[in-house]
Amino acid sequence: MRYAISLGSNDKSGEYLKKAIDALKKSGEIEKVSPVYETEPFETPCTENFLNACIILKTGMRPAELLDFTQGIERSLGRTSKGDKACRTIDIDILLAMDTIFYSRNLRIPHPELHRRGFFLVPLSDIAGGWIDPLTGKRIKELVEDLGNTGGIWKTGISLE
Ligand code: PH2
Ligand code: MG
Ligand code: MG
Repeated sequence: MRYAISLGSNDKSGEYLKKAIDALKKSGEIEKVSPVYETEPFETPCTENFLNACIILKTGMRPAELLDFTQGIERSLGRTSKGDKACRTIDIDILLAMDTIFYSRNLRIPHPELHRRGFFLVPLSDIAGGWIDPLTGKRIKELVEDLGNTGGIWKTGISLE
């Protein structure tokens, strides 16, 4: 299965994004890594800018297994108070699993906010602009065009590869 995954951090060095990618490599193959963007906080009480990036991961893990795995990585990288929207060292969110629609108590794929969040869609469009969101039937690059004002999103020079 191929997954599109978002990485977010309020640490501006990019070190936590790199550590998260190294840890995710243990679950399969990282096929693509987007540029890193600095983004303004969007619908969150955290007032610091974020770094955001996306990757494509190829793995045999099923959605629930992958969620367990990513939550373990978040804990090991010092993420506290899981599930709230405070500033954080690392947030790993599963955005898409090809054309699969998956609903459980603690995981929904596609991510329910995918179509609204520039900090998801702009980096994802760089590596998977042609992927189709199975809920709207639209390509990622079309969802980017449809975005309203989601705050500032700037490409940084940080490389994760
Ligand atoms: N994550 C959120 C809420 N708001 N804003 C930005 N810019 N980047 C994020 O990663 C982010 C956010 C919830 O996880
Ligand atoms: Mg999140
Ligand atoms: Mg999260």
